[in-house]
Amino acid sequence: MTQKDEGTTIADLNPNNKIIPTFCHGCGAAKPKCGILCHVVAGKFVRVEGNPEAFNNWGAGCTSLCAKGNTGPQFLYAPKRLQYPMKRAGDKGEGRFTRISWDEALETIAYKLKENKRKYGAESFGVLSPEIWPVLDTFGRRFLNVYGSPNYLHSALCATPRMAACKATIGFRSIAPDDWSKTKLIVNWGGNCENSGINLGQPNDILNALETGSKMIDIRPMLDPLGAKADVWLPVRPGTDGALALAILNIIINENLYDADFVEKWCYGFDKLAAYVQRNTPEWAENKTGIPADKIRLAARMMGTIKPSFIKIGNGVGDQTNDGTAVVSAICLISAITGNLDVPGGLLGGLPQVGAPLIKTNQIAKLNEKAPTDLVDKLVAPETPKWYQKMGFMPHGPTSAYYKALMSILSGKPYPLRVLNASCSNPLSATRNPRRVAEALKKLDFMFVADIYHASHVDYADIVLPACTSYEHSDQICIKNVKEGTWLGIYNKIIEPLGESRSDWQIYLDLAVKMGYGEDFWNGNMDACLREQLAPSGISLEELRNSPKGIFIKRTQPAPAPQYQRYTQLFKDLPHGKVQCYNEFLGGKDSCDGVSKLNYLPVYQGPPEGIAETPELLKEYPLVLSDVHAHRYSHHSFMQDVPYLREQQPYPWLKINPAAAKKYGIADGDWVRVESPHGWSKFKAEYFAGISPEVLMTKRGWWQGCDELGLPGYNEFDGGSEVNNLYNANEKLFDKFHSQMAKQTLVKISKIEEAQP
Ligand SMILES: Nc1nc2c(c(=O)[nH]1)N[C@H]1C(S)=C(S)[C@@H](COP(=O)(O)OP(=O)(O)OC[C@H]3O[C@@H](n4cnc5c(=O)[nH]c(N)nc54)[C@H](O)[C@@H]3O)O[C@H]1N2
Ligand SMILES: Nc1nc2c(c(=O)[nH]1)N[C@H]1C(S)=C(S)[C@@H](COP(=O)(O)OP(=O)(O)OC[C@H]3O[C@@H](n4cnc5c(=O)[nH]c(N)nc54)[C@H](O)[C@@H]3O)O[C@H]1N2
Ligand SMILES: [Mo]
Repeated sequence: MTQKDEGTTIADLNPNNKIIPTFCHGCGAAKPKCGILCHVVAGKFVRVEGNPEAFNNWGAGCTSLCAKGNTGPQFLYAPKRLQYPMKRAGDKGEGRFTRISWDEALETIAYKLKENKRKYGAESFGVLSPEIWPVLDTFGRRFLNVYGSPNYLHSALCATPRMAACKATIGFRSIAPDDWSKTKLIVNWGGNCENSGINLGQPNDILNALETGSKMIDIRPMLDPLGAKADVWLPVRPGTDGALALAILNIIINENLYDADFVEKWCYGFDKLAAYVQRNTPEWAENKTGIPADKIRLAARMMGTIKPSFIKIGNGVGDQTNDGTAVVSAICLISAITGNLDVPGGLLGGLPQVGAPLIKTNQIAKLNEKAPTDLVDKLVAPETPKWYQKMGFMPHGPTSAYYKALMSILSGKPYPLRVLNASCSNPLSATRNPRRVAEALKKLDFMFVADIYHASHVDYADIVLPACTSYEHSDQICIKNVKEGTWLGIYNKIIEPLGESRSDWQIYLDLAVKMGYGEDFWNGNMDACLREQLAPSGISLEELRNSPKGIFIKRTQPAPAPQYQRYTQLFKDLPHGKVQCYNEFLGGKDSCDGVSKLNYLPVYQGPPEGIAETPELLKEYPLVLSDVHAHRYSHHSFMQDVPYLREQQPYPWLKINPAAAKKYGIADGDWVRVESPHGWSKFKAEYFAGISPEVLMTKRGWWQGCDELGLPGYNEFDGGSEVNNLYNANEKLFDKFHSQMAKQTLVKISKIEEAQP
């Protein structure tokens, strides 16, 4: 459908061939997807390229895609795709199923849901959604609301903990600078855009800024590509960023490098913060972080003197430490007291709104008006304190914490979840302590799953539904505000769904109709729902689907000039209308467990097991272990069956400094047993000089095999290759504000002599 100026396209060769615009399946909901053009020859998806019209890619005009994007056809036609509904035939976890019809599958689920509500109350049903997956955040939430349960189970590990800590400290979660060329210092603190959004433009924006004279500090345990370009790399010990941030505050305050005017006018409790951080000297932080005190001073002086600066806070800090809220608060305070909030090139408080919203996506979630009051009280395991949820500050409505909610099944406290929708998420790999999670899944009354694969958790389901990929439906609208205006796009169907698979959207509609909720769910008609969403835009569904370029740019009015220093508005929800150096927004209020109280100051806690935190463990467990989330050759724990991708990372890898490896008699490529106080898993050692000799890093999620390459999947329990099997999952240690769980521990390693598959 798309005509190119130069050369002959496949569509010119044969009128039956097509080039169809749509969006990529990779990189998850946490990042806007890349616009793509799919080449279809004789009804088969054969090739893919970036859509040069799409503003979410690298930039208009770009046709490149990342490795995952390029393997779209292999991903879509994966031999292990689920294609038919099934019911369990063996014991839970055994993996024996028989094929059934869609009617039987949906009727069984509807019957169980109704029975459950009648016997135990609606709140005993929960929906897993570790990240904000579009169908779950909308239809998943709507279904819960209509059913009457508040239990939307969010991971406490993905994005919202960082957002909430920013909100509680500086009143807003910043967006990237509107003009990177104005930024004079970029601090990448635990972000990984080289992997998590390699095609989305940020790596290029950063490289361009460096070329035009910006300085850069990279704070990550491994030397990644952007770290190699940075002026200063701080290889922080995983989970100790809080100590680093406090020491930086100490130097900026003691050396008078802060913006006295801004502090005077817009910061509350600065003197208390200044007094508190006296204990957090660079030498104190060196002991915790492993970074020499002089290097901490150097970085602090850069942050105190080079303006404007932008600190990017990634998923590596704040989301997955037990003291995540304090860490993010301390980092926000660095930006605040140096006068870098809402200034050109600094932490921007948002783009000005251009006209009214174009589509009604929020309405499809049908967020219950009453949610902040009565539903919050029924949450099985509030992810954040109830008072915070009742204020309506959760961006996606009330949530329970994923892991704690699963544990209610075993403890019965405050009541057990009994029915679970475990779609679009693998609880054996997404959260901690897979052994306990498996016990919980076994104890459920009923679990249903819609997945594109027979993932490892599917073995515990009573009913399994085959979901199709995003290349096989046209049920989702994409929208994004960019400087040029607002663009609107829709997923297009590249081929008909494989086997009997259906889109996640349609699955929800079909189930809703079986439940008797047709009126609330467009009577099962997805197009009707899409039309309702599109109504304010004035663009019809047909126009959008048939748009030759797949993208509409809608300019409601010329983009207004950026606005800055909107402090009265940005700090409006904070006590005294000011940045919380001494945090009265949180301090003294109930924590999420309802037992303890929250702190006023960003207190350092550190990892549950660490070199400085638990020295008594070092004799037995001398090394620090953590992991990286986004990887360019996989998406979370899946896409590892895709041959082109698996070739690039065939085995569960463990990055180890060669000096450390040699000390323990481990050669490059050896299988190693990695044992923490909580369990053991096996990985293949990969020598990597860009990591401290005391730290090991891996990636979670290896259940998926790749038959074409003869490579197996590995289980999540002792002896398998799941890193989440090794971490401390003591709920009492989780972050008291947002339930974050640590992904750091201490381990010992030894070579495995026997050959491994
Ligand atoms: N290719 C790909 N892209 C993805 C995803 C994917 O699975 N694959 N997932 C999507 C999702 S759900 C998310 S949440 C985003 C995440 O997007 P990002 O936040 O950009 O990605 P992460 O890999 O989580 O980044 C964490 C970085 O912090 C480092 N790190 C780990 N521990 C620590 C620590 O203790 N301190 C510090 N300072 N750094 C640490 C890691 O080495 C890594 O480089 O990516 C999204 N995009
Ligand atoms: N140790 C450790 N744990 C982590 C993280 C970490 O960095 N370290 N990161 C955390 C973060 S940020 C996140 S977001 C979570 C992610 O956690 P999850 O989202 O649960 O990730 P997966 O385990 O990959 O599970 C995704 C499931 O969805 C299925 N799937 C893929 N596409 C579709 C689709 O279109 N429809 C349906 N129905 N199913 C589909 C896949 O086959 C797979 O079974 O993990 C968290 N857990
Ligand atoms: Mo995530």
